[in-house]
Amino acid sequence: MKRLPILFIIAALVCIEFSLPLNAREKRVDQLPNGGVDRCANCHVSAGGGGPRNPFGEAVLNGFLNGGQFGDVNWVVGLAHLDSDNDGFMNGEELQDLNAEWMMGDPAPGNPALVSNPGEIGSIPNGDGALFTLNFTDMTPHIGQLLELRLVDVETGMEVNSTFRPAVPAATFKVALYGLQETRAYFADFYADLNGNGQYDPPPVDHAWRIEIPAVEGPVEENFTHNTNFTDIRWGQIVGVDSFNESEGPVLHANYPNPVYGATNIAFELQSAADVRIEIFDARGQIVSVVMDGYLDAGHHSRIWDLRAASDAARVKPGIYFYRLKAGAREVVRTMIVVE
Ligand SMILES: [Ca+2]
Ligand SMILES: [Ca+2]
Ligand SMILES: [Ca+2]
Repeated sequence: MKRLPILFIIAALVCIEFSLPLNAREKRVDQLPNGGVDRCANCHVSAGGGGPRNPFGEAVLNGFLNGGQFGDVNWVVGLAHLDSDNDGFMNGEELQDLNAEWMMGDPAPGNPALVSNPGEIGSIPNGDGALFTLNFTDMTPHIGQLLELRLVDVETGMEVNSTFRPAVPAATFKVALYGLQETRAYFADFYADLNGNGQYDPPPVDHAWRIEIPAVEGPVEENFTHNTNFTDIRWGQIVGVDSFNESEGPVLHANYPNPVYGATNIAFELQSAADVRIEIFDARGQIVSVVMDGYLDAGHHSRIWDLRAASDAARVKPGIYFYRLKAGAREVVRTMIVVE
């Protein structure tokens, strides 16, 4: 037998679980992005591994193993976008790989120092600014629907952070994100995609709400019970930058089709001739494609984003994406969903 490094043997020994061979247990640590940070504790209540599974371990066991209970972990976007321990952060956020872009054998993604345990509610990621937590209740009418939430600085109109759930998981759940600065006031804007077209439509087509957060003194936790006091939060229109004005700026239409299977059409109107750039970026803000970049006359235009184009296909996984139209000094952003 090939000699194993002593550290590997020690690591394997602390992962003992009698229902599974040692080498199978240990290999699972390498099947998660940054799996080496919390090792067996990612999936087990006991930090040493073995025994009862924590909520993340249960989720893996019940839907994300290839080949039965002794199989390999299937690290996919569906698992990354669950918040298994309901601490307000999705599994992918906790493991520094929001959209499950990491593949086994790749270097550890993101910043391992920011990793938290996706199976332990007391372990959450670090972030910049103060934490905002929103506890949802009575959300039964929206279970399974896309939910997006953002924090907007009231004075500047700038969005400081945003997050989403591709599917509201239950009547009661929690969403958390960082970005609050002391003494500033914010809007927490959020909506549930009631009509299921993958993007914001003003109420009552979608259900949207706004919570006002007064001058921040530290972490903020709010409770929200489903109600019909809707607010048009104008999601998708750029917030801040240069206080976008519809009458002067470009108009960006909803892409069609959406959700996107292989290609989608992006149409827009220019009030005046301008240098135009259309970019697609993912939920982490990484640009995945530039659909066009050039000078256009005023009027109606459209461009196709073809995900099957070789340069894009390799990087585009199912999930939420944003498309941004820049025309001169103005820009507009909207949301789309890419599905397999
Ligand atoms: Ca979590
Ligand atoms: Ca956690
Ligand atoms: Ca909608």
